[in-house]
Amino acid sequence: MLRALIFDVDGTLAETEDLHRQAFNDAFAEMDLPWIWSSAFYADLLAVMGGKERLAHYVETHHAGDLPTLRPRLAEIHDRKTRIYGELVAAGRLGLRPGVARLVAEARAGGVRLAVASTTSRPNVEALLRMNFPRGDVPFDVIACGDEAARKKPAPDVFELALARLGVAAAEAIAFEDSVAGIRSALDAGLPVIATRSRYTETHRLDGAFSALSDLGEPSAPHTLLSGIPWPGGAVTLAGLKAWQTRREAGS
Ligand code: XBP
Ligand code: MG
Repeated sequence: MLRALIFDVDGTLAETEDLHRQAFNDAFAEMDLPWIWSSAFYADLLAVMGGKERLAHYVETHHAGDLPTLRPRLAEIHDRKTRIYGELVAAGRLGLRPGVARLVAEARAGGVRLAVASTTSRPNVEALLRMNFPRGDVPFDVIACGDEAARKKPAPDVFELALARLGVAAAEAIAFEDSVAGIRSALDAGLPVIATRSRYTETHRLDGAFSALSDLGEPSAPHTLLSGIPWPGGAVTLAGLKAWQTRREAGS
């Protein structure tokens, strides 16, 4: 029986990564650091999950000589970046990806629980949800994110944490992801995965997802099937997910 849907945030709920990149660049400027991450450069840096870890990796690989003076400043840089990211999201420049609001509403109406499992920091999740589910009507029963998980994706920790908080077995849930690391994390937590490629994961192989799509689709704007299971009308619906789960349980 399908009891929960678990969504990644960055790249899956919304195309957030370029705002993260802008927030990093603005934080560097605030702290008089002459660093500017281009989109292409940031796409490579995204191989390291977690903004703090990504920033440390950048300094270690590009400013190793200044490590002794820079390392004590990393936490402040990331804190400023998180503040700035929240301001950018609050400026209302970020909507949910196609099909997300519709599927979330269907799940809520259909008694299927909803969770978030993200590497990003909690303030970032809350800022995005506040903007897109106004009046405090946030439909997610569980939010597992950031440093709450012992290890960042691709480790399964954050999806395992979401399942534990939901009180749901992996076989009763479906995960939604956009990246190689995210798919790996969900699979290793025992979850079936639907992948929706995002702008910063254009080059990612979405292997392991039982269905890989351009997005979740809307009846008026069908998605493109990239690989795996197709969805009637080019939109992932709760009815379609339940039917897939029933077939899966029947072994067909
Ligand atoms: C994406 C990430 C995060 C964000 C930046 O997380 O790896 O690190 O890029 O956010 P997910 P922070 O795809 O799992 O949502 O700076 O707060 O880490
Ligand atoms: Mg992601």
